[in-house]
Amino acid sequence: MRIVILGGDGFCGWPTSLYLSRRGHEVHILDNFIRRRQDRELGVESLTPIRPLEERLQVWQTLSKRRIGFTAMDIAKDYEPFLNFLGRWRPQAIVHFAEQRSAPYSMKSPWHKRYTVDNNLNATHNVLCALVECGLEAHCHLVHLGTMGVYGYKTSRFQLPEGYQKVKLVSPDCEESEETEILYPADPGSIYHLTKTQDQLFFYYYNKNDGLRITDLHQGVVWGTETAETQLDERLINRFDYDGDFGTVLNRFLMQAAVGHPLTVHGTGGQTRAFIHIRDTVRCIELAVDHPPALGERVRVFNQTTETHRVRDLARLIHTLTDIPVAFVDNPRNEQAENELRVVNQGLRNLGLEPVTLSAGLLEEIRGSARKYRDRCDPAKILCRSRWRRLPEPET
Ligand code: NAD
Ligand code: USQ
Repeated sequence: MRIVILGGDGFCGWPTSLYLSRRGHEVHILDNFIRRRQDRELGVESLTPIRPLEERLQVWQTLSKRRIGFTAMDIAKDYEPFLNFLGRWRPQAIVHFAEQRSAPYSMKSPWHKRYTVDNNLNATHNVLCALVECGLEAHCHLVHLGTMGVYGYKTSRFQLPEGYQKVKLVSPDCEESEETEILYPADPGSIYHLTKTQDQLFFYYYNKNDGLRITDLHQGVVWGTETAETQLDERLINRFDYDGDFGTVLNRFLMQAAVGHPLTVHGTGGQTRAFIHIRDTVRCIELAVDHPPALGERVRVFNQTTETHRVRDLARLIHTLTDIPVAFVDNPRNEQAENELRVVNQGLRNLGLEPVTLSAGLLEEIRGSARKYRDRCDPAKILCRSRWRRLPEPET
């Protein structure tokens, strides 16, 4: 299959590009390298020494004898070049990772809020609009990386369904009712998550109006760094974000354990979140690409997550394995202190996903990249300083 990877230089996009290339697909990456520039803006580097994309691609070609193409492009801004590329290349699948994906980064300042909205919404809309303009509605399947965060984290007696909620509509006089299914009510917890809830409406509309074939993968927090392909050569290594803006919770704890920094649990650590290992991310994307929705089918949604955990339980587990103390720090976010979370994730399991579990994979990660590259960590970049709400002005 000819597959375009939007955002193929990023944390999830790079290992996915390699994985799909190794399985015989013709892969072409589009990326504008904004993520590498964000590192420079924040004065931080990936814990792992990632190589320039050109070098990565060269090494991959030498090792695998397979070529991955690349074009530098801003999907949110370069509409005409993107359109021309799609018209020429006519991919059978597009995997869309090309969004600003950090919740703390999206809350840093008004500029960061506006950038995240402009980038994410325009990137997604440009992809949809261009697919229709090129007449690729039936030919090309769009696989989008969404987030479990679109559902919000309110405790419920019920499991979170895969995208759609059965509801009963009641007439204004309450005399009659009918059953239907709607997108699960969106409840974003940051500007970043808000953009993902808006993406869902773009997908709904373009599927309804133009018959686009779309799979939206509601992914949980990704942990781990390497896949079988990125481990083939150090020059193929994946990025490892540990800083307070882009580092995600479990990878941050792994890095903190490696450098001997107390594990930064926000608030009580009662937040329950959904998790998935990076090796399962790439497998899930393959499964989604291999199983496009039928023509005329509504947007397909899978919850791309394998386990749920409470943040303080993760910290305690790593403490038990490493002896690094747990620190309960003020929560810079505006989020529920404690929540339960139960998730339906049968869709991808039914297609063949066999997950890497925390109990099986955690020790390997503790001994892995975080420890090997701990000397590259800048301790000044560990704490999360992006606040969801302004601190009250001191009384004068
Ligand atoms: P990342 O920031 O490492 O990668 C995103 C890539 O997209 C980067 O290489 C960046 O340069 C590129 N990009 C961004 N905007 C672009 C634009 N306008 N044009 C071209 N390229 C652009 O992020 P990631 O961790 O790989 O996440 C990828 C996707 O998966 C995101 O959409 C994110 O919301 C989703 N996701 C990630 C996680 C996670 O834990 N990392 C969890 C759930 C969902
Ligand atoms: N947290 C800590 N300590 C830390 C860092 C985070 O306690 O040092 C807490 C946060 O307060 C939050 C939870 O851990 O309650 C998860 O935070 P996170 O930074 O790991 O994840 P999040 O901001 O939700 O975002 C990440 C990815 C995003 C993706 C999302 C999936 O950056 O792209 O969409 O995970 S989900 O969480 O399911 O929405």
